[in-house]
Amino acid sequence: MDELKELEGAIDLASNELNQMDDDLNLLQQKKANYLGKKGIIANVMSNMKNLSNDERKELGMKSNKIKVLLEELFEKKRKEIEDNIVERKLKSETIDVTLPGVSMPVGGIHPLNQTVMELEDLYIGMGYRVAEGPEIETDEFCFEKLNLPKGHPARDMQDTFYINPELLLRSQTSPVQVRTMLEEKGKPIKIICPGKVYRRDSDDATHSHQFMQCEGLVLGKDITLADLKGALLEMVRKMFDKDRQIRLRPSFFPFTEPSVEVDVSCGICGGKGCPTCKNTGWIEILGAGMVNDNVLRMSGYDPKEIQGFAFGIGVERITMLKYKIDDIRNFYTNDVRFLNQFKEEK
Ligand code: 2NM
Repeated sequence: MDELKELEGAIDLASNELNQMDDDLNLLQQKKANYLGKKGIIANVMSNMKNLSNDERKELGMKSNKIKVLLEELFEKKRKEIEDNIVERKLKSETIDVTLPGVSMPVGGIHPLNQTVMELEDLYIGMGYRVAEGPEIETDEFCFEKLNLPKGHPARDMQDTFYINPELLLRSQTSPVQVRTMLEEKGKPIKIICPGKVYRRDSDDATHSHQFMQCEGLVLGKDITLADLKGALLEMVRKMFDKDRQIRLRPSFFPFTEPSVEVDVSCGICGGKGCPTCKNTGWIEILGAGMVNDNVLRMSGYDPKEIQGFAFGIGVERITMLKYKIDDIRNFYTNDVRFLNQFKEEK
């Protein structure tokens, strides 16, 4: 019987073909059809069986069934092999070597003004202060009225403040945060600093900016005196600059404090002997301060006979410029990376 030979040969033929085949599932499907499909070898043998004797048909039937099963196993084995190969290749090609050095990205630093604010926060928190914050858009009432700056006072001139409308403005100092705190604390002791951005209608030049940063402070309690103020400021100066610095208080005027003082720090360049930086005085002005005015206390719910205290206002740009010998305030706001990179922790 030719058919028997053909069937027996089919296994070897298929094995050979599969051995030489690429990992191609479509091709495999086609090849499989050549053997096991409707027009394949097996089907062909089966369709010729009607011409055979009963015995021959029985033998051929059993044989072809066996061969069919073997072929199916053969193709199934190859299909698995191809799929495994494909997955393996994909895994290999997508493998990432996690030991390779990474691509380094440019990293920013903390802005020098924020570094100063953070230093101030750390040292005041170390002395028991809390950090208080408030909105940059303020009301006329909190920014002026309750700070003893009644309507018509020169310091609240439309020329000097960014007004949004007659009631709303960009805060010109962070003192409204202290007013808000006083109103919240309802007569209780307070020990806070209020760092933040403030705005004034100034023309920008080497020492003025229409937007700058302040760190104000407020301490209210029983029997707080000007000596406490001096001690707190001396401590700040020695921590921010160096431990040998001195301060001195000169009389001044602010509507929200009485008495008011201007505070100078001994010059760090000449050590107080006199040099161009301190204009031969040995002293450099760094901040304003004073004992909180009784009117301010009363307007925010405090009885000046029970509780009193001091307040101060530090210009963050001013002390940062002194600390790093920066001669133009505009450096802080033009964002030249050559300037900013000098203040990065690691380079
Ligand atoms: C300064 C100078 C002196 C000040 C006063 C107050 C408040 F709200 F307690 F009245 N806050 N800040 C103050 C006092 C600010 O800046 C140069």
